[in-house]
Amino acid sequence: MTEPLLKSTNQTPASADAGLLTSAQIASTVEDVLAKTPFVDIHTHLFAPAFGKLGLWGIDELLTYHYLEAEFFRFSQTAPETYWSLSKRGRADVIWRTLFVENTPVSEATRGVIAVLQSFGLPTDHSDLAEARLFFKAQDIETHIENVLRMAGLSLVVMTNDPLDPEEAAIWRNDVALHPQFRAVLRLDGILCSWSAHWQALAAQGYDVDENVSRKSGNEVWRFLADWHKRMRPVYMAVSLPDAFEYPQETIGNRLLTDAVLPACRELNLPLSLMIGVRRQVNPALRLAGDAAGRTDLRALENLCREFPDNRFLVSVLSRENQHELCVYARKFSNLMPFGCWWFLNNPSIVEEITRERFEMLGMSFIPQHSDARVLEQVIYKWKNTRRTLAPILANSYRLLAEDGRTITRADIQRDVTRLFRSNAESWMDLRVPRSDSLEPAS
Ligand code: FIX
Ligand code: ZN
Repeated sequence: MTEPLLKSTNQTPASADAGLLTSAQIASTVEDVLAKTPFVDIHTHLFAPAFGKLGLWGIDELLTYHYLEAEFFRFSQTAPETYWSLSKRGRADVIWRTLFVENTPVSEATRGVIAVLQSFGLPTDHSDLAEARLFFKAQDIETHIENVLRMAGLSLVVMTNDPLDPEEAAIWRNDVALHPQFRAVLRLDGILCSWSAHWQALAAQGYDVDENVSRKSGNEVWRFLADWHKRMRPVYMAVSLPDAFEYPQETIGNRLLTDAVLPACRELNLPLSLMIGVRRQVNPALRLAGDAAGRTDLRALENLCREFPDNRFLVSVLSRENQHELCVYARKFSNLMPFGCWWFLNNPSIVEEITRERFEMLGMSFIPQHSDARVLEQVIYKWKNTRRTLAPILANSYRLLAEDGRTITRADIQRDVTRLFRSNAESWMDLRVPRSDSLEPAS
């Protein structure tokens, strides 16, 4: 079929800045712009170097990622207790042998390790890990972080910071050094999802709280959040919620949400990230790999968005079945920003479906992806895969638009990619480096 609505030009993508693109040029320009635009990774479990051994990196950590542990137990007869009794290095060895030597690593998580090894020029088919271990051992962490973020095409990563983790809290209390490429997030799971196990930790930090969340507890949790805000300068607050989450409902978590968390977010001008749909520990023997996914009733989100128009909600859902409703709600509430294809959804076939639908229903007004990386080098494969999956979807949206009569330029594509992977995040959170004088000591 000819393309009467597409202007035929001989421009190369590089020289086509102001000019119109042909159908073939659209595809290559989208790829080029995606490759050259530095992204912001709005949700990871990575840490800046000052957090020391909390930051995971290297081949043994890559291989013992919980996504791979779950796959290991499908292929191996090893009992979980036997696996957990091994050293980290021993676990990495059995995972390498089982998933990469005795089997073909075609799953998303195994293929990711191959992509990382390949990106460093390391062997991807050796029977042992000797060469990879030597390579990672030789890296200086500060320089390695810089290289990895450059290879992943990232300018900034957002951490997940738990003020109730004693090891992490001690580092924050020691005036941790600011890092230009990392930002903090104040994680609230301990407070909102398991108050009975955590209220004493707040009490031990000097806050007058009690198990039943009496009236003063709400104010005291508010004070706790304000103090940790001073320490961390988080770009948002966050919680992962179970599929059974309901709002309104008379629960301790909801009381803390309405009495402390939402007012604090309003006052501090922070969005609240809700990641909804995790079913924690359906198989506890697998530890971190033992969580599953469940469909949630998103009327809870509808109620929150309507009842709290002055709060902003960054939302990711874990069930594929909830994705369509999430898009519908985003069309109803401008204080809702859908983000990412989370965890079990971060596979090309599902990312493609979700992202296509989001473009169709929301245009460029969403944040397509976050990495959720737990191990530094994972950002290399996760963002490579995101760019690879997104390129044809985005190009196809422009092709349809061109067929329907709109001319497309490189500048349009650049504006859209920047929006999706940077400025939608920048307009919802303050991603600038916190001024060091704004990091007042918390009381
Ligand atoms: O709650 C979360 O932030 C989840 O992303 C993690 O806890 C989960 O274990 C994970 O790593 C998913 O990718
Ligand atoms: Zn996460």
